[in-house]
Amino acid sequence: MKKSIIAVSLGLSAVLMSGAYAQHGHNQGHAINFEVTAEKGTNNVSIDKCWIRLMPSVTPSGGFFEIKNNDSTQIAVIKAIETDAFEETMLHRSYMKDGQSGMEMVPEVIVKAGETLHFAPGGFHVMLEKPVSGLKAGDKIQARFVLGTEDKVPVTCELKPVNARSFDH
Ligand SMILES: [Cu+2]
Repeated sequence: MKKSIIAVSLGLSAVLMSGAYAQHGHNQGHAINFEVTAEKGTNNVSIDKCWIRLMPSVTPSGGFFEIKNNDSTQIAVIKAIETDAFEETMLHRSYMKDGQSGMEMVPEVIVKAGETLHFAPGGFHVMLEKPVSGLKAGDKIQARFVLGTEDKVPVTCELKPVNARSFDH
């Protein structure tokens, strides 16, 4: 999985990317039709309030944040998130289908020109697996958000306990 994330961040072909996420377990039986943009977008973004709901290491942890696209004319594209604190990271989206909730991997997330997108429980999130040992709630970790431009935006994310609902609560 790490390989496919690197492939995505290098902007390799959409064929590779769809292959990578077709193998992913969360979306079995759920048809995805996700167009990958050819645009690189802007690197003029601000990322705030990044937090991770730290789960026991056998369970994936969710990562959430707010991303503001400061460019009023171009989209911003998030391709991946990297951190040394977790071995695997994926962009995910929660959905409801036929009264059942599920989640699926997405190859990228687009922030419209001038808009702010909230990654939050129940919607877009980062799925983080295989934490390094010793992480605990209250710790801060460093992450890098990989954009369509291939720029990497460094962000500090706070680890929060399982019952956390948002950055502030
Ligand atoms: Cu997920």
